[in-house]
Amino acid sequence: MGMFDKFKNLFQKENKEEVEKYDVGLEKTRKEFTSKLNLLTMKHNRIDEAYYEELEDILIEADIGVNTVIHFIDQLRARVKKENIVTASDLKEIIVDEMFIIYVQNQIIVNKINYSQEGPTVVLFVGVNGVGKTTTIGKLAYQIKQQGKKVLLIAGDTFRAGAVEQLMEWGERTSCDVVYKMEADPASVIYDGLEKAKKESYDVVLIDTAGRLQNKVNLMNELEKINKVIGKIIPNAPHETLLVMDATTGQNGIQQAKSFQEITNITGIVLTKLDGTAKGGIVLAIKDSVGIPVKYVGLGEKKEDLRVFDIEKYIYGLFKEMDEEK
Ligand SMILES: Nc1nc2c(ncn2[C@@H]2O[C@H](COP(=O)(O)OP(=O)(O)OP(=O)(O)O)[C@@H](O)[C@H]2O)c(=O)[nH]1
Ligand SMILES: [Mg+2]
Repeated sequence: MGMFDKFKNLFQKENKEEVEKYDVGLEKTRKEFTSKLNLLTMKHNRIDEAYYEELEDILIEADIGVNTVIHFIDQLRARVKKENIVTASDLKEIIVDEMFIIYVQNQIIVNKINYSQEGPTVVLFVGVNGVGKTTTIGKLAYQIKQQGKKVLLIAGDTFRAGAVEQLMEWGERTSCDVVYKMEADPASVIYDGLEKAKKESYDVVLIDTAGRLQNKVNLMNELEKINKVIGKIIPNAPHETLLVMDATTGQNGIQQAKSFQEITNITGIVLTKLDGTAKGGIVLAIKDSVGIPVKYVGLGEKKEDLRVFDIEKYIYGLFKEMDEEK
């Protein structure tokens, strides 16, 4: 049984609503990707050079990234040879398999938050402006709160007008407390927030930061200062630094991830707006070219629209209609 059928069986037993979220969120990517793949299969009976070339284009258009695509096609060629695959329709299943393999690459993918054994778990959110940091914090607060944990939000974005109010709205929506201070330095708000979190035994602290596009040195200095304050109050914190990336920015996002990786220790990626793009292939490119796992995906603007990233659901969501059209 191929990977695709395995996923399919798995999800028939799963919570329907969970699978549907991925289905809907990946609709745009799937429509483009699967229909192109089906056309390609119809056009080419046999697997030849022209087939590979067109497949390469389709994958690049889905934003899988040139290097990842080259690596992927090499793997595919090797498998075609080894398993004596001749027809393009037999290759469709193998494509699903290989996508999974490229993502997992013999590693155990940890996509859960690294919770601290003792004291508050601190999660810092970074990323350029407009990617969805504040919204993600709201959604994650909602999720963690539902697990019965005490959550504190810290408005470390003291730069953008309206940023504090936006976080406060999320605080209300999710019944979580928010620490803020007008016209203050981010490090000072974070200091106050973490003191409160320790004193009042919060389980999880989510820290918002400003996403203004600064030069790298400024950004590095600011993050250093923030990390220093955090570490001083809660040793070994932040337990996670999540880089928020907008899936609709495609390959630009990959560059952002590389830049952030150079200046601070990113432990995971949140890929937002996957519902708004036909380029959902970016998930594979991030893992392959940046080496940081995608921990969460944003599949909409509402508080329920965040999911722990699951490669199996993702691939199933991407190829679902391929099966229906078989
Ligand atoms: N469709 C969709 N929209 C999203 C998602 N995540 C965030 N958004 C929207 O993206 C816009 C920007 O989100 P913010 O959370 O304000 O982004 P930010 O990174 O905090 O922005 P700055 O504070 O300006 O740096 C908002 O309109 C959000 O509703 C998502 O997963 N899907
Ligand atoms: Mg924000």
